[in-house]
Amino acid sequence: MIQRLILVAACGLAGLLNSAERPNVVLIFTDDQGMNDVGAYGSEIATPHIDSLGRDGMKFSQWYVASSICTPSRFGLLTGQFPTRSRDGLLSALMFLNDKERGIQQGEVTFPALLRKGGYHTALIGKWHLGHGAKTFLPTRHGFSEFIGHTGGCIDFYTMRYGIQRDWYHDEKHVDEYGYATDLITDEAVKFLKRQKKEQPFFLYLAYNAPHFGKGWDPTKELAVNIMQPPPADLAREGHIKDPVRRTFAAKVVNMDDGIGRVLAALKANGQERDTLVIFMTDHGGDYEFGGSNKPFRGEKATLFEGGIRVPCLMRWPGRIQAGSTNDAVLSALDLFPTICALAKVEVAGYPLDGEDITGILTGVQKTLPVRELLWHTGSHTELKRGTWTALRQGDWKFLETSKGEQFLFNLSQDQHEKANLKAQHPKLFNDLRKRRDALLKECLPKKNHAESQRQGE
Ligand SMILES: [Ca+2]
Repeated sequence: MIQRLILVAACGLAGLLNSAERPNVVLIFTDDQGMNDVGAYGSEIATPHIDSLGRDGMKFSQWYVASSICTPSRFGLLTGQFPTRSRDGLLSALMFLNDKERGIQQGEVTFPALLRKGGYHTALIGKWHLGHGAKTFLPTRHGFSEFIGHTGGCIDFYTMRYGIQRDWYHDEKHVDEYGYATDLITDEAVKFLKRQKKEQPFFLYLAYNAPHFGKGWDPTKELAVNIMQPPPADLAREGHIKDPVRRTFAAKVVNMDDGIGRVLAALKANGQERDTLVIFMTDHGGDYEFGGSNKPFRGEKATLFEGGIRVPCLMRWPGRIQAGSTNDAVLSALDLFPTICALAKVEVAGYPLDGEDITGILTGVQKTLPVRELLWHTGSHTELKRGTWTALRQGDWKFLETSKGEQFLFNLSQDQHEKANLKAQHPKLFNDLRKRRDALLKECLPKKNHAESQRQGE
């Protein structure tokens, strides 16, 4: 009881603490950008502003996302849970035109919702992709005080529509805006940062749709179609790249990198740089069909080879994260929920989380975590000709089953590019991991959250 009283008192005080004691957080989350699409990770595409976060902070070599597909990756990021726990079974992409009944549910708690309760000002600028039918799916109902952006998987970068359907919001209202989506998102982020006051810490989820393809409209076929839409000036800058698809993709990346540079400059100009943890990561691996690349890793978006789920991740927090540091531990986007809440002094006990608090990794007092298990399960998607994949990482080992039923065992400490299938050499381990995969798929199902359990007296 005493502990509980202290906790309640601490929560009450939380709102009074200033941003110097609790950091602001800017989470830059980009779309379909692979390991070979960031300069700091060896790409031929120059991304000096993104790279600066690693130079002035920490670079991660084994940072995973919750899924290799947009919607479940974002579900895992915000709820801190394996997407298999999603109540609406969000294991594949929510399609804008015909998937209006499903999305993130009211009882599924996001960390921005806890931050907001704890006194943070929270905003999503950019892509949501966790539901677009009923208003109850909107980000304003899931922890964000402000929302400027779109709810579908992608938009026409010039009209802010999905094909010809409206999908650009200011909070819960549709708004007509024109320009270039990446630049608009950057402009809004800069304005948001300028509006913030020192007395209240903030969380900005800056979810660029770039470098993902856009969704235009073909009037002759009367169909929404995938289009790249690189800004012409940036396309000219990337003229040295021979492959035309890669060139259009690169143009979108450098345009976005410029925008990230403007966001970082705004933080500095507003005197927020030292008090702000900036995280850069991508939602999953690149898609070769649209110019992305995950080389030298195997696989891509919607697969569960490393190229689908291991992503670039850089974090900067001056004075707390050592500049130019690196970390090779097995970490996950699922870890951000408990970590950011710990930094924000917001209690998470009782929430069903699958990640770890990695504050010690960021501050350098800890180099690694105990052996951990990470589970992935992508849903099938007939429209996109995608089947179900599953994978389990346990320590250095990874079990993988493709949509065609091919099964693999990899030792990632010796073979991070997944060239050697060791299932015949290690039959017992292979079977143990396969059984463990089966058990976890049965175990990692929807759970009640803290408030729901309390209401029911559990
Ligand atoms: Ca994506």
